[in-house]
Order: sequence, then C-alpha cells, then structure tokens
Amino acid sequence: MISGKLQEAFNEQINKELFSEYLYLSMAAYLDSIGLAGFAGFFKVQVQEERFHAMKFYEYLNERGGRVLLKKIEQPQVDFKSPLEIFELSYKHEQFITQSINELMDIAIAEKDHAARSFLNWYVDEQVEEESTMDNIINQLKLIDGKGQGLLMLDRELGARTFTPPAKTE
Ligand code: OFO
Repeated sequence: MISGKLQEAFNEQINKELFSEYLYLSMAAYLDSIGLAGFAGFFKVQVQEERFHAMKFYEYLNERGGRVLLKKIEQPQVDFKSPLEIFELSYKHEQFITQSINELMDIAIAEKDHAARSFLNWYVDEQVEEESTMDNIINQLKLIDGKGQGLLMLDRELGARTFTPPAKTE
C-alpha cells in the first residue's frame, strides 16, 4: 500500500498534469483563433499526452490501494503574443513538471518505496522528451524568425503530429 505522503504528492501531480492539459488546450484555442491550425493541432495532441500522464498516476494510485482525490484546476493563460512565446512558456512549464517529478522521486527514495521509484522512472524519461520537443521547436521558430513562409511550413509540419498511447502503460 502506498504511504499517505506519497498519495498526497501523487494527487498533487495529477492536478499538475490536468493543469498541463488545460494550459495546452488554451494554447490550442489561441492558435486556432489566429488561423494556425497546424500549431493548434500539435497542442491538441499534447492535451491527449497530458491526460495520459494524469490517468497513469490515477490508475497507479488505485493499484497501490491509494485514493484519487481531485483538486481545483487553475485557469490557464488565455492570450499570447506569438507562437514563439507559446513554446517558450511550454518549455518553462515542462521544466517545472520535471522538477516536480524529481521531487516525487526524492520522496519515493526517502520512503524506500521501490515500486514507486520504478513507476516514476517512466516519467523521468518522458520529461527528457517533453523538454526536448519544446526546445527543438523554439529553435526552429527562431531560425525562421517566427514568421512568413517558414511559419506556414512549420504549421503544416506540426499539424501532422498524432497521438499514439504507449502500448505498455507501466
Ligand atoms: Fe508535459 O508532461 Fe505531463 O505535465
């Protein structure tokens, strides 16, 4: 059975993952509103990724005899200056999530909960990918100066992104 402390920390993390989902949906809505449907599509896939992250914690808590207790989700930012600003904010947000996963790992290690450590390893690896995805697109946006033909080409490219849930979820 999972400890009360880890249960609370995992519930906090479910809230952060659901906020991530909400934040990226807000970014998608803004991008749709300015006609960048491909960029919006990229964030709609990100929304699915974040729901997956949240549900993975949800199922795990249940499996370990814990209780899922949902919390209030904050309102996300709704207006943005540019696609570049959106990806810079996303990168910063992913760094915050990485820090949060590392803190969960610290608790699991302190409690000698080896099962939780093994479970959290998936998120440690996933965060490397999450940060790198955002950082790569920031670099591409800088290369094209965030506008013109290059922006439309990147919009088309990002619109091709699809969501594929990992076959093995733990
Ligand atoms: Fe974007 O990794 Fe979850 O929050």
